Amino acid sequence: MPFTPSQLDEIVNKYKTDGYVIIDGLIPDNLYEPLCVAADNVTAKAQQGEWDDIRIVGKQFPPWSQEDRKAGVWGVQSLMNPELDESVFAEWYGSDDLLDVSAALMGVTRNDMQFELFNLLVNPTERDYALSWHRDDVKATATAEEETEALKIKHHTIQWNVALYDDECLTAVPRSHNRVRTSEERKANLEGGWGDMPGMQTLSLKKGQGVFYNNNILHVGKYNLAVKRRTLHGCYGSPPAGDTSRARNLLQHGLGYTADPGFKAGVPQSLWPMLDRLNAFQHDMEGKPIEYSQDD
Ligand SMILES: O=C(O)CCC(=O)C(=O)O
Ligand SMILES: [Fe+2]
Repeated sequence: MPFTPSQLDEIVNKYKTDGYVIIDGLIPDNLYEPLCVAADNVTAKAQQGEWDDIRIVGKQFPPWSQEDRKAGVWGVQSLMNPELDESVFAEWYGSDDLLDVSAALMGVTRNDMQFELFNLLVNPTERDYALSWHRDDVKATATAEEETEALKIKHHTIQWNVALYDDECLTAVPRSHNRVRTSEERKANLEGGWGDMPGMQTLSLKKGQGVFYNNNILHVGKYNLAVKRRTLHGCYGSPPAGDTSRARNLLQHGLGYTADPGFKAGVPQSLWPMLDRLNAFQHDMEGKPIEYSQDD
């Protein structure tokens, strides 16, 4: 159901104040079961070694090395890659409510949006795993001055987790997206800590709910092997013309498959302008070295 302008205002205000907002009903009823089936299919491929674009237990940020994969899998990358042959993912990535909320949160219209990443977060099966407290796009080693500068930058993106099953894996410190870390937070960020933090809140999702969050809010993921997790995790961008700052966050994830002309024909038309924008951007970046947001 479309969001009213006043609902969108409320959502945007909460997101700006707290650094995140939880929203109900982002999965149309007719897509819920097909998404669950597709999520299980791609998870099985990742776990059985039939899909290599995965997040491997023991390492938080890309690149992941296949040599480590026996430790288990905590994420399946590139859900819309045609090689996975699960078109429902692109169908939902191009769905109206998701696009409308995302555009509002970035403060742009749908015409300004860029096609970006779409992955799946899953429970590991070999052992429990936890990331450490972090911001996605500020290095743990940043000084207070560097952190202040980094947090001022407009990132032209919106990131979300939408849960197919109840999910309590993501914990964040509300309102930490626009202030420097406390010494306790900095220490955990630097030393791999994932324990309790003053003011933290588990961003619990019921199935079908989504959390949209500033990926520089201080957050941590904790994964229990006994609790089934299939959480849709992705982002859109809205970089102004000529702005290449999204490269650092995006290109490390390998979006080359989107440039294949056959790819466009297989995704909903609602995504075509967004896809053209991404491909023009990838074309401009060709031959330039890939930067990573994080060193570890
Ligand atoms: O598991 C999650 O929900 C969060 C993952 C995360 O923080 C990350 O990929 O940087
Ligand atoms: Fe993160």
